[in-house]
This record gives sequence, C-alpha cells and structure tokens, in this order.
Amino acid sequence: MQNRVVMLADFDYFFAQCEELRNPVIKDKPVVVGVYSGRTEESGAVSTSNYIARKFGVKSGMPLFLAKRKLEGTDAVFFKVDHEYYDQISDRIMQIFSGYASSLEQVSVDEAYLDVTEKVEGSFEKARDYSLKIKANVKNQVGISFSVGVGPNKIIAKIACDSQKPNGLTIVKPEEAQAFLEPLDVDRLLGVGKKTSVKMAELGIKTIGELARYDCQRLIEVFGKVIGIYFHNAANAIDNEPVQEQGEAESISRIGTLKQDTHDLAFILQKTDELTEDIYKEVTEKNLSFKTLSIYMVTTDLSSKTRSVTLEQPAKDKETIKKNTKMLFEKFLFESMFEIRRVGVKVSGFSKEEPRQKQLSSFFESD
Ligand code: DCP
Ligand code: CA
Ligand code: CA
Repeated sequence: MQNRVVMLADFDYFFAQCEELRNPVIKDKPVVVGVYSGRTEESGAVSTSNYIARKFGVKSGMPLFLAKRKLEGTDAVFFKVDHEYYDQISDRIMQIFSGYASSLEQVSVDEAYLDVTEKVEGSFEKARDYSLKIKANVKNQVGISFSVGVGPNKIIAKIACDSQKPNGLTIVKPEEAQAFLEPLDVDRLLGVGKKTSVKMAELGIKTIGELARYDCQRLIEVFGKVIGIYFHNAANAIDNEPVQEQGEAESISRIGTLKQDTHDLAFILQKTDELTEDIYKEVTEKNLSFKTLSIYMVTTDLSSKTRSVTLEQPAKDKETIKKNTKMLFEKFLFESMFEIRRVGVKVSGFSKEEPRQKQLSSFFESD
C-alpha cells in the first residue's frame, strides 16, 4: 500500500481571529471572546482569546471576571460569541480545502483532515509546498491563518499540528513518526483524558514511548479490547482510520402506534412528544441542524399521509420540533374527519453543524 499523506488544519485562535478580521484595528490588543451567561453583566466564561491576551494568562474556559482582572490596565477588547459569523467563515475555508483534498473530514468548526496523498503523489517534500499554497490561498481569500500538521495518518497529523501554533507547519515523515511520538506525554493522544492518564501512570506509563512498549495483552485487560488495541497501535504510530467525508443521514424519524384511535389533538401530541424526545436526542448526538419537519399518520381507513413544513432557519432545538408538529397536526385534523391510529415525526434537510468526532471517540470514557 502506498504511504498516505494526511493533513490536519486547525484555525488559529479561531473565534478571536474572526473578530480581528472584521475589526482590524484591534489586532495589536488583547482580544477575548466570551460566552456571557447573562446572570450579571460580568458572569460567563472565556471562549478563546488571541495570543496577546494569552501572554497575560488568559485561557479558554476561564471565568470572564478573572480574564478581566488579568488584563487590567491593558486596552483589551471583549466580544460576545457570534457563532453564525464564525460558521460562515469556517464554511468558506472548508469549501477552499475541499478543492485541495481527495477527501475532507471536518471534525469541528475550526478543524479538518485532508487526504492529500494523490495531490502530492505520496511525497512529504511536496506536501510542504502544498501546505504553504493552501495557507496562502486561504489567507488571501478569507484572511484567516491556521496551523497544519502533516503525517502518514490522522493521529500523527493531529499531534504534529498541535506541536506548533499559531501559523505552524509541522511535517512528520513516516520514518520519523515513532521517534516523534516517543517522548510525548500520553495525554497528547486522542482519548487519553485525566482518568485514563492517571490509570496509565499507575501502570508506570507516562510517555507515548512507554505506552508503545507496554504489553498489549495487559492493555486490553485494563482498557478493554477496542481501546487497548487502539492505544497500542496509536502509540506505535499505527492508525488506519481513513479521512472520511461526513456521510450524513438523510433524515431522522420515529413512528409509534396510539393507544387508541383518536381525533384528539392533545392525545396525539402526548405520543409525538415522546417521539420528539428520541429524535431530539439523536439530532443532538449527531450535531445536526434540520430545515424540514414532517409528520406522518395512518388513519383508521388505513391510508397513510404526510405533511411537511420547511423552516425559515435551520433549527436544532426540541421546541421547534414540537411547535411545528403541533401546527401540522392541528391543520390535518381540521381537514380530515378520520381518526388516527399511528403517528410519526421526521426531521430532514440537514446542514453540517459541527460534524461528529471520530467514531472511535464513542468508546472513550468521559474524562
Ligand atoms: N472554544 C470554546 N471553548 C473552549 C475551547 C474552544 O468556545 N473551552 C471555541 C473557541 C475557539 C474554537 O472553539 O476559537 C476552537 O478551539 P481551539 O481549541 O482550536 O482553540 P483556538 O482556535 O481558539 O486556539 P488555537 O490557536 O490554540 O487553536
Ligand atoms: Ca484552533
Ligand atoms: Ca481546534
């Protein structure tokens, strides 16, 4: 098999860089983007900050009042998160990326894997120029900088990218991969959080090199088969996960039978509310937004019918599902005299929100 050339691009201080982009005069100042909880004017947390603010000790997740205290006496500027704007910028960059990759896997609003093997003919030398070309193109067309890691697989690309920020370019060739990982702390691996790294420390494993040499059978005993093997392979720079375009479901739906045939709206909504809970759960897990909502019903004459509504804005909340389900049934009951036996709710017309994380992550314990 030909060596793969996999790239991870991660936008620099993303939300804060977006704010600088539309307001260039703030570029030389500390910039903080926060989520304001709305309780008091001050309460909330730092979403991210530019690198100038980071020099003062500002960090993502820190309470805003603390960030303010650290930046006292500076000409720092604070912004409220504006996801819609950041998503737009992200979409434009992802669009550009897709022209440079045989396949593109967006992992979050500011991160994507690109399989560029064919584009650079398997050459890591060519990958350097190629990365610089993509960076220049995005900088020209959108105005955003990002860091790049290039490696023979996704794990190496990710860790390479993290090792040099902002505006970094780190290339790890296949023959360098093991030596590159060897000295790093185990928690640099995707899936090794606090709990897991404590567990590993108890086994005497602190670095990825130590993990690589650790008995694989023992890892399986401690972490289970899937994760044990994943840790063993990852530490040995082995990762065959393909860069996968996000194949999304076309729709998510649930159907249920009513306890009795009815023409009563409240009775029907009791059932559809249950179905909605389920749908909402799946929509949230998959990080989807939907544009269309449909209802389905089987009437006592055993004919089935559907009704749909297209929303003005993509939505992802439970209330929108409930509200529109109610509206559609209300209308249907008004038009039809038949009683209803079975009901269904469906959402569709998905837009890419923040696509799912790597599937393997569903196995990781939450830590
Ligand atoms: N984010 C957030 N809350 C956090 C971490 C991140 O709201 N605790 C948001 C803001 C970031 C974006 O996600 O801009 C991307 O997160 P990153 O971890 O990639 O961090 P940045 O892009 O801000 O900085 P870096 O230059 O380190 O990548
Ligand atoms: Ca980033
Ligand atoms: Ca990121």
